Amino acid sequence: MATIFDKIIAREIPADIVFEDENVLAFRDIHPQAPVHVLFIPKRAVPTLNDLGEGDEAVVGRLAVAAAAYAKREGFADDGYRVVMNCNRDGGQTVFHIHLHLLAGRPMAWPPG
Ligand code: DGP
Repeated sequence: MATIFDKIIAREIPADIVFEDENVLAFRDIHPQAPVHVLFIPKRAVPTLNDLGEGDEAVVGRLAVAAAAYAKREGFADDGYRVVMNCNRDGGQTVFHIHLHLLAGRPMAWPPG
């Protein structure tokens, strides 16, 4: 089922896009939870982490590699950052197209809420 993120990929709705390559799109979260809050999504729609299987390792791997490259490029990699992927109800997932949250620009608390 198509989600709002498919519409962002197709440029049917606007987003503040900060990175794009053949497989990955990254854009600023509409409800930022930190001074830096960017979502890294695969262009291939996968609803949840539960829908990944053998052979899909690169789908998530590319998101992590793109997020780390972005952190280095933007100069906060050494200070640090957090990446989060929410899955289903208890994980707090609201958009069913897998995405990696990159949060930075302030110290993060642990445990998360
Ligand atoms: P999650 O709860 O992990 O499914 O996170 C979904 C995130 O997506 C949430 O932090 C808000 C963000 N979001 C939802 N709709 C839009 C949108 O239309 N544009 C942008 N930029 N972000 C969105």
